[in-house]
Parts: sequence; C-alpha cells; structure tokens
Amino acid sequence: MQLPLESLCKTLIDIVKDTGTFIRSERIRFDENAIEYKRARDLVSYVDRQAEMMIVEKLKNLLPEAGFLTEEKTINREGAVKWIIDPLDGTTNYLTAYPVYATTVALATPNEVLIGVTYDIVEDKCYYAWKGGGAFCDNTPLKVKPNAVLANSTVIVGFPYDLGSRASSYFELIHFLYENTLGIRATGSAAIDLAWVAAGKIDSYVEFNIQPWDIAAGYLLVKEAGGFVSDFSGTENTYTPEIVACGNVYPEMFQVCSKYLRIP
Ligand code: LIP
Repeated sequence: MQLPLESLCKTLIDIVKDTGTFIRSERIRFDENAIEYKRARDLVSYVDRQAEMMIVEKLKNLLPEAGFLTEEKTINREGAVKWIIDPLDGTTNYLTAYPVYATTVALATPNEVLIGVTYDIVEDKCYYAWKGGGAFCDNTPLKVKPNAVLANSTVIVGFPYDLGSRASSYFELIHFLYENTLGIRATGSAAIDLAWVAAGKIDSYVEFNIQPWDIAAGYLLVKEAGGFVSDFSGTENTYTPEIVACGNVYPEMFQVCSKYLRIP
C-alpha cells in the first residue's frame, strides 16, 4: 500500500510540536528531585514518559497497521512499518538545563525511513522530511554543506553513555579531528546533530552506541538534504548503533572514521 507521506508528515509535525511545547513548559517548573536513573549517567524523568504517551496516543489511530519502537517503551505493538520515537532527545541536557534538546519521530520500514520530524524545542524550529520530498526547516528547503575538504570542515562528535571497548580509538579519532579540521563541537543530542548536518550548519557528525530512536528521523533529514549517512563499514542502515553523517565531506570523513572505529 502506498502511504500518503507528505500529509502524514504534516500531521506528525503538529503532534511533535505539541509535545515539544509540553516539554518546554514543564522545564520552567522542573524540580531536579524528579530525576531518575535508568543506569549510571543515563537519566530520565516523568517528562520523557508523559511526552511519549502523548505522541503514542495520537499516532495509535493515525496508522493502525504501524508498530512502535520507542525509547521509553510505553507501548508494545509490532508492525512491518514502525513509528520510531524519542520523546526527548538530549535528556541529560534537559534535566541539567543545558538548552539543546528535541522531540524526534520517524516512520520507517525495516529498510528505510519514510518520514522524519525533529522539533528543536529551545529554538522552536521544526525540521522534517519525507522520502523523495526533500528536507525542510519551517518551510525552508535544507541543503548540506558543499565543502568536500576535511581540513576546511567542522565536526560534531557525540558522546554516548557508554564508549565500551572503543573508548581509546574514539579519543584517538577525536585527537586526529582536532588537528585536521577547523574545530570539534558537541551538543548532547543526536537528533539536533543530524538536523544541523542537514541544514548545512556543520559538515559532519559521528557517534556510536546509540539507538535507532536517536537517529532515525535525522537519517532521512540528511539524505533528503543531499547528504550521506552510513555506519563505519559504509553500509546504510537506520537501525545501526554507529553513524557518520556528512555533507560533501563524507568520503574523507568516512575514511577517517572507518580507519579508527571500524571493528574488523
Ligand atoms: C542521547 C543522544 C546523545 C547521545 C546519548 C543519548 P537521549 O539520547 O541523543 O547524542 O550521546 O548517549 O543516546 O538519551 O537523550 O534520548
């Protein structure tokens, strides 16, 4: 069945923005005693869970055949096509008052993302794309950076909750990027990182040990904005826990990431 991607995307934008508005207003009265730990350094609060329930409630009936893959696991429903939801990406930022966080939702099949919406809650900017339709921020088309030279580029590196056995290779990569680019940045929100690659605000973003809900929407944003996304072996896979996403600097950046981070 052919899904009406553009109109589903427009409906999803309203849902995601409403949720982001709820999250923004809760921040004003947020009490740090409400912070809970999922595991060491992996925080959560009632805001994440309530926000997810708001999205799920509205999406449940929009596409009855769709399943759900969500960060807070507030629903269990299988389906070949799935809503992939991170109600609050950049949770640690939110809970510690660092102003970079987003609500991010995608609709995806097992092989590809069909729709992606990321709402930058602090900046009140909505980034969205549907497959074959292009990528936009509040009606303005997005285009990745044309620069193809690593030495002339800026890079966002993500810091996952757990670097695992790749910790020392990652810091070697960061050292290399520090000496061979114009600069390194970090935001703490994978969804924002990918939106910014799509919008041509930064050349590249690299991270690993992350989840599909952190990156699914952004994956499509970057591709629809003319960019490139893969894991460290060069495979395009939305469900991968590793990601390198770039504008035209991808060939050089991919080569470096794969040299330091690819597990043979
Ligand atoms: C976070 C990501 C961030 C990453 C963290 C975490 P959360 O998502 O957006 O880029 O470094 O490990 O996955 O937990 O805030 O939804």
